[in-house]
Amino acid sequence: MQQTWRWFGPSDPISITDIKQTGANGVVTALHHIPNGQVWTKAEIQKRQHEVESPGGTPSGLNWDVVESLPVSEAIKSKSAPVSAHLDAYKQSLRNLAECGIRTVCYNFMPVLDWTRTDLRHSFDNGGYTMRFDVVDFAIFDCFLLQRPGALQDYGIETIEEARERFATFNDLDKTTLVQNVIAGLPGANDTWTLSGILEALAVYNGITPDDLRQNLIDFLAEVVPTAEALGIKLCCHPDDPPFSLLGLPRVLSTLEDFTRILNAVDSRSNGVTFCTGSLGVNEDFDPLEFIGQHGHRIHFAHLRNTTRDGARDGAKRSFIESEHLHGDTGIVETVRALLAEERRRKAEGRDDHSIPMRPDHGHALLHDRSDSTLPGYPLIGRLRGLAELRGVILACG
Ligand code: DNO
Repeated sequence: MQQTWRWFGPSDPISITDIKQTGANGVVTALHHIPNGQVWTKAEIQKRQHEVESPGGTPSGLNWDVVESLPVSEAIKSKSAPVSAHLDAYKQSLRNLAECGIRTVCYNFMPVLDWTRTDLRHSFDNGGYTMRFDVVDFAIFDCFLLQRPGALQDYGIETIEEARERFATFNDLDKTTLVQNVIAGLPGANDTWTLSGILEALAVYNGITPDDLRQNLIDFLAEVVPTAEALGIKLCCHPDDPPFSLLGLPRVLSTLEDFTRILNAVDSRSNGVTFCTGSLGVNEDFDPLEFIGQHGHRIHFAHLRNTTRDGARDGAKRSFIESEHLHGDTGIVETVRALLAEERRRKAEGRDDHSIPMRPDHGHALLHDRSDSTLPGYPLIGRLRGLAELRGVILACG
């Protein structure tokens, strides 16, 4: 397995030379500054490649191996104008990436939201902290802070009552913090999102059912996969995080069945999976071995991370905490073992993509991470610990 590290570009407080010291041998990055729907030009891609390959003019020995993410615009997800211009731009970006030698491209198809948590600093007794999603806190955000029309109907009576009681104890700081925590996962979170801006973005999806969204995803893939195939690019879709509907939005990549439908609808190796154990694992029906057994040959990228379900639940909505990489509801050791078996199978078949890039996804904030200004989930020491533990598992199971 190729051990990669996510880098957010020159503004990331963790440098390429720091990444070298983690022992990672590949870099995952994106052109975060280019607005969704616009072309990634060759010049911009090459500039970023240069920043990865020779920071300060010294060769790093690292390459930009995986794109995370080439974002799919809201126009494409909701199939509204200017969808065809955005599809053309997506295909042009794929051509430019392939010409620069980059052929693994991750994306997601979650409307409006990307990942969502209610607490970015849930503390442990050891002084470290992690991210957590709490169903009741999310109901508070949705029903009483955002005041989304129809929100109350999306939760059970018990959740609403608990949310009302808890909200009555909230001071202004609690309210602002909860809003900021949820907003942190919105795409381009550094731009200013307001509550009314979120309501406007949600309104675009009024009347778009899960079946409609699934069809929009299939139409997107039918359009871009032939281009990707011709270029030798492997697209890999990231699962919904968390794997259930939020804010009344449809979600279509939460379960094994969801992936099966999408992979079968556009049956090409270029239509693949980002296997994120942390996202899929929140669902108690998730079985990593079953997933790898069915779709292992289409897994082009792995995010190895663990979660533990805790606290309140409401239908499919589950509270969960991001636990240590090796300890949680998902058996990471057996998952790694199955991914290594998949790699051997590919090698025997003569596939040149037998090495699956993985990265330690997220990490706890530990030691001096707590005072560093890294992005939520992306501290240096916590991820370094995760990578070191996973590297041990890879070596032991290999
Ligand atoms: C969060 C990440 C996601 C992921 C995108 C992929 O930490 O796993 O933001 O990069 O959903 O498109």
